[in-house]
Amino acid sequence: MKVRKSVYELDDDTLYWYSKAVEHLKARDINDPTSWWYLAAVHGYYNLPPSVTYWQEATGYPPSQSTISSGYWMRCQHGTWYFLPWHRMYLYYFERIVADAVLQEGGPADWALPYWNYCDAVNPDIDTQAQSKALTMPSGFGDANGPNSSSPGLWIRGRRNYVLNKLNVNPWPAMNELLFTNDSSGTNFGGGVTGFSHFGNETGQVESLPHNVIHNNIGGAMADPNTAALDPIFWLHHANIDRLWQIWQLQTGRANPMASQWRDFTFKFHDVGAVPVTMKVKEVETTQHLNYTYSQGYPAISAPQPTSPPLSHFALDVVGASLQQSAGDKNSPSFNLDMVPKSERNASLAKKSAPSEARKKTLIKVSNVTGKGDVPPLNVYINSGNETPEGTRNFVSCIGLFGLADASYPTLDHDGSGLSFVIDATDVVETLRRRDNWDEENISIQLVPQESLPEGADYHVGRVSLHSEID
Ligand SMILES: [Cu+2]
Repeated sequence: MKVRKSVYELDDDTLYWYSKAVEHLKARDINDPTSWWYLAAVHGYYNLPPSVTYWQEATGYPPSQSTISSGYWMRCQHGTWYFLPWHRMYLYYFERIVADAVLQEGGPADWALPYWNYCDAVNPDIDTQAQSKALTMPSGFGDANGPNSSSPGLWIRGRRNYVLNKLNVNPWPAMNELLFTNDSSGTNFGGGVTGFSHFGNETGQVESLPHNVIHNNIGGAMADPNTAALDPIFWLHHANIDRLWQIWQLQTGRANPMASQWRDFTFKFHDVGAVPVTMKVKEVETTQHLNYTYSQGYPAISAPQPTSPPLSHFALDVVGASLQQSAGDKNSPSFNLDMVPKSERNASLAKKSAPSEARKKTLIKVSNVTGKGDVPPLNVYINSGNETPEGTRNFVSCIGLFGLADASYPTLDHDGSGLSFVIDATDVVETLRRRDNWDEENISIQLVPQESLPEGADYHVGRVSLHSEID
């Protein structure tokens, strides 16, 4: 069985051969299904500024119209329960094509894709030096000054950060989800029920954090699904996401969907030699099905126990919402929620609701986010009672606007209504309640970019709302 290793445990030439293979695949024509360019376009492609400057570097650019409309390009599944299986298939064929190129370059026969375990930055079982190392992009990928001379193929211009923000690598909100999917308004691990979804709005927790946020933290090509897979680090990032799925599945009480709508769904790719292939989701339900595994299990061992019952059992009600920012500048908007009077909350939902304990699940929804450009991850804060935005800010989580431009204009796949996020705020709200600082008539939610917005980037939030189990 093939073992995908952590990039920080490699003691061999894996990255050197990866670099060789990238250069080998870059020399192939963009219309060749095994070229670096074509492989990246399977994820996304967009022939307009600013993405186009990355594509213009492609061998054989521009691609033929028949290649673009072949049905193999722009296939990545986001905001859907197909996010994890589609990307697992995508990595699988990518790894085979790279391994073949490594062989052709005279390298070893057993090349395996490494993963970047940035989650180690919050691993309590390792020392602080190893923790901070985990946040740093491996040196083989170069740095702000340019490529690493021993693996120049692994660098790409435009990355904003080579060291991640520790807030962005936290896997626990995702790993603590008990459900892979659900069809209600709650949160889940793997995404909500959809059909084929190039860009949907049923984003699972692992897709949201760490996946999306890391894309936007690195920035540059990685910040946009239409260029992301051109960055060689993309594949190590996704190997880590794929590993989190494997670990999640091994935790008690977790299971993949059983619905044939999920298991029998088919996607198409190309294998080594540009051979067209199809694969069903049920063929990738475990990594063993594809004869590979990951060298490290963390996080799994020290996982905090889930604190809330599965959400789908309970009805959620809108407690308050705001369509308009009330304070803060354009880039750090603050929303004071207009509360829905208790008497007007959805009575039909109340019947179904029976929380077994005092603790109430509380979600923040940030909806219809539109905009463009390389927007850094946004920190989400909630304040209530006498804890004003000027005083203590209570950090809830962060969101990454991955696919922002795509979601902001209408296409065949979506209506242009923007990105939406569901954030579990239960722990923070419970803390505020315990401090006697939870006042439902006085709640504000703030979004703050982790870095200042680069030239040409902007975003607008359509709606912020708070949802809670009914009492
Ligand atoms: Cu991704």
